[in-house]
Amino acid sequence: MKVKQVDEVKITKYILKATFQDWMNFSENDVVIVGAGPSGLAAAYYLAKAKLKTTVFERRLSFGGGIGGGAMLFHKIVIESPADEILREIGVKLESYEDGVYIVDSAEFMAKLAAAAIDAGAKIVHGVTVDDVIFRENPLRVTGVAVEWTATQMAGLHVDPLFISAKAVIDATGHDAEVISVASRKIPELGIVIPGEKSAYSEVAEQLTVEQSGEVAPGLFAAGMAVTEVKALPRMGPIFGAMLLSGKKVADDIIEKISLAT
Ligand code: 48H
Ligand code: FE2
Repeated sequence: MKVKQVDEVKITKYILKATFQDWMNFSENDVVIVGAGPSGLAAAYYLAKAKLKTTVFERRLSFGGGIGGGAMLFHKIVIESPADEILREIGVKLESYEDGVYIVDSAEFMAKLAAAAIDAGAKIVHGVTVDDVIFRENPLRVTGVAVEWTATQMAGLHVDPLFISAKAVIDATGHDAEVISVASRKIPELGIVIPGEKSAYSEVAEQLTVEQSGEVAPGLFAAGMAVTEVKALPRMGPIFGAMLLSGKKVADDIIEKISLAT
């Protein structure tokens, strides 16, 4: 076998060229999703499938958010109907435990969900943290996000961010609802109040989380555990049906809004 010889500087140039082409391309989007956990990836899958230009910014260098940790590090997660339909669609194996209740493997779940979103056309960018939004007045609306390298933030360096535009921004950052939280603090005119999530009550939490997923201020949407934080809903533990269905509901809402606007 003859291995192709590549000069170091060519490696550098190819990487820089491809990267900057990407950044030029995703500096303007239909939808920016913050967080590549279950709700963010599910939203990305359905938005990209509907041909909307969708970019996901993920703070870490991995996919899946809370999926990887399973339940107290046990690598299995419970899924209930009808979320099993989403997992069947993307080829995740389900083990049935009772009618409508399934167990999935966390590694398979996160790998296939991320692959489905990417194959549908979503762009996922790792190592980038969203720490602010862009807004406009008249009409008052969130129109994008501020992005910074996670590594820069971890180093505590004073570095200004870059800005990325979107017709819709989804906060899929999990329990802390980081994007909605910064918007509520820095743009009080949006009138967002964050009461915080409640203790566990799985039996009702799943339904309520899906129902209350959606737009929290013009241009700004909540998916996944960010919904429980913003709407004062109970948590549910390691059952992830609502995370997937929440991402899908937010995607459906945005697809409808964007198609009505154009
Ligand atoms: C870029 C960010 C930022 C930021 C965070 O926590 P997640 O898995 O979020 P969800 O809501 O899709 O799923 C929640 C689920 O994992 C869970 O915790 C459940 C069901 N809990 C129930 C219970 O009772 O505890 O993923 C969020 C992702 C992570 O990968 C973060 O690294 C990332 O978002 N993230 N990325 N900029 N500012 N903040
Ligand atoms: Fe959690």
